[in-house]
Amino acid sequence: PAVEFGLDAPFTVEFHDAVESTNAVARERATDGASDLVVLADEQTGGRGRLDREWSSPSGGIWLSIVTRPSITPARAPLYTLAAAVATARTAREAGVDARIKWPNDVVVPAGENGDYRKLAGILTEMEGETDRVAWLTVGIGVNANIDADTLPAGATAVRDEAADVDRRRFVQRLLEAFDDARTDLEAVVPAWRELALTLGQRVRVERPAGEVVGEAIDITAAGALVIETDAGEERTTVTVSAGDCEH
Ligand code: BTX
Repeated sequence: PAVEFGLDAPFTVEFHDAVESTNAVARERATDGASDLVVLADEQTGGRGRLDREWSSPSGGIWLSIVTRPSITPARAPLYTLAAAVATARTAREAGVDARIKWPNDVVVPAGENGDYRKLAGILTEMEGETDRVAWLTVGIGVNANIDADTLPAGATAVRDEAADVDRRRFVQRLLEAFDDARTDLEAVVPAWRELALTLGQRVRVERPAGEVVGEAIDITAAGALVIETDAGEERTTVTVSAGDCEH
């Protein structure tokens, strides 16, 4: 059922008390032709992260997926993930949380001096399309909002623990408005991302299909790929990684 959100952004919001995964519902809506639709749930019974990992999604969190049909090539799709990370971090910061971004898809809160962190939110982008054009793209965003972090997997934190409980309707409004701003000015996403990044300057290890890369994360490219200065060999070499699992 669609709900009235009074949004300053062109999204229709479909709310569910509980679904298996808002990304799965969003995929169905996308293949049925929907656009600028947001599937929102209070609870997910089978929330998913990347590589089919479980995403713990109890009642009290913000679990949503945005269905879009952007006129972009698949190569620019990672910018949508970064746009969602920027929007989520900004909204969490407004709620009083020291939210930062860990490349490519985690919104985290720094814990200690060594680039350590706790995970506040995660983003999962899925898409379908041809090599030259995206048909549809869904951005799933999960924010640990009004939840006790100690009921979540180790290494997680929540807005409740970092600041205080939020009005979730208001949080979703601000998040969708911030995401709409970011996607309508994709060129501004990378500079905004750099400002919020926790990853840059850190020693990282990135697992990707072509093998592991270890070194210092020094920048991201205009397409959102991570630039790593590797320590292999005598000479410094940089490797650019467009997707992978990053640890620091
Ligand atoms: P990821 O693969 O980067 O992270 C998944 C890992 O994060 C898990 O293996 C676990 O260690 C940890 N984890 C699981 N649940 C939580 C949690 N609530 N808070 C912090 N850490 C956790 C990240 O994947 C992408 C997650 C996207 C989730 C959204 S929610 C709305 C939409 N629907 C859906 O099924 N997924 C997306």
